[in-house]
Amino acid sequence: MISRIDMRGSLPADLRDVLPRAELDVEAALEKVRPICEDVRHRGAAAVRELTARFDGVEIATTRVPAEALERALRELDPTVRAALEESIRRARLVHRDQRRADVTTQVVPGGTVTERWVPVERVGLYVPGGRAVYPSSVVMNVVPAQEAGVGSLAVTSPAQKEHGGLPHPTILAACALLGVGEVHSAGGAQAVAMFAYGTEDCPAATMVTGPGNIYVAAAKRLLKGRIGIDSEAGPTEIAILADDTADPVHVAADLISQAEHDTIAAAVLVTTSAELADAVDKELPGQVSATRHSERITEALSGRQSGIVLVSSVDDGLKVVDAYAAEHLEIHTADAAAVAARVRNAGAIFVGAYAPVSLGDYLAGSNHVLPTGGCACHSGGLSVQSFLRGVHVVDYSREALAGAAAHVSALADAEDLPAHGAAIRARFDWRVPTETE
Ligand code: HSO
Ligand code: ZN
Repeated sequence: MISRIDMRGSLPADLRDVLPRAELDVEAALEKVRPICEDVRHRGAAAVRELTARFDGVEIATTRVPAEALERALRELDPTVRAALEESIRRARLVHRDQRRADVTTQVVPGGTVTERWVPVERVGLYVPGGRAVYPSSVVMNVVPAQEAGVGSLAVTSPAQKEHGGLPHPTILAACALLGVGEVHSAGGAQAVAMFAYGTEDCPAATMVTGPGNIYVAAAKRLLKGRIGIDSEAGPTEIAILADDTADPVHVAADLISQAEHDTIAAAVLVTTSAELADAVDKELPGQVSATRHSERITEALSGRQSGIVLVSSVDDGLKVVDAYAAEHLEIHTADAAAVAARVRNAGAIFVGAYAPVSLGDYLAGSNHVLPTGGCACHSGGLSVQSFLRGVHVVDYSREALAGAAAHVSALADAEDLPAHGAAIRARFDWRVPTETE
């Protein structure tokens, strides 16, 4: 069901190229989404409504979801789901609240300070997928950090559902209501991203758009980036597990399957020092897969070229492999798992030991589940309060402090052949380069 790569001899030099990985061709979708974005730019709400009729098969009068619909969805939400969402929100708030950073003022010289001030972005548009993937948990993971960052205006959009009278899925609406998000739109696909980027009669423009979506949503985010800020582009989900012979094959198999459940192109990779564990996981997979509801999708994901078992000769080599892979989620099932986890450099999130499976992180650990995919974990982190803040430097120098810098500024400006830069300083001191004591 799952392929095997043996790296016990020596590790290949081009590890990144050899490792299994899902590919998503966002570039190819760019040409399709360009006219859609242009249409929304020029015709606003009318274009969004027409595109909704075309792609979602439902006529809507406005994208704006009425307050009564949000209240109704919350009233009708299954109480068990409500309790779980409330606990998920509570834990996520605890973690994200602690991520807030204080402004930092550095005295560079007497009378000269630089303050790094953290300022939240003004308005965030959050995309929540509809269709097969209805993830109220993703509403929590996007809204909580934005709220804890102090973002003043927050709007959610999710595709209009024909079977729900043109409104987004009721669980999404209920999650918004629980989180105190009052502005929700029924719009999906590239047109929803364009709606936030350009603004329409129904929806003011946003400064930043976050949230996962299909390839058209990713393409629209890439196209409109710059006009709007975006989070990382969400690719197919990935789990990597680093395990030795202390790992339980039942847990390992269950966790590989849990993320393969997302998508036929989801990736599940086991990196292990133990051929016995690899065999045991191989044996365990078919039974667990056939016993679960989405076995077809899971089988396709596990047998795809993006998934596999990698055999290595030591935990040290295993660490090199998982660092090269830079997984969205990395579980460590080895002896002294915490010490091994501490040596990992590249991963979106690290799950330590037998009792911290990715599913816990997906819903209830308090950590964020919007994480870098496709190897981006080697340069980016997951969604956090920081994602919604900008560090603004505030420079405050007295006359004396500027005098102390003047000669150096002039020297550097002259070296760059930008004499007016130096002149701007000298203009404050009768056009002379002042001495340090002035
Ligand atoms: N594992 C997904 C998030 C998710 N799982 C949502 C269940 N619901 C990407 O991190
Ligand atoms: Zn998941």
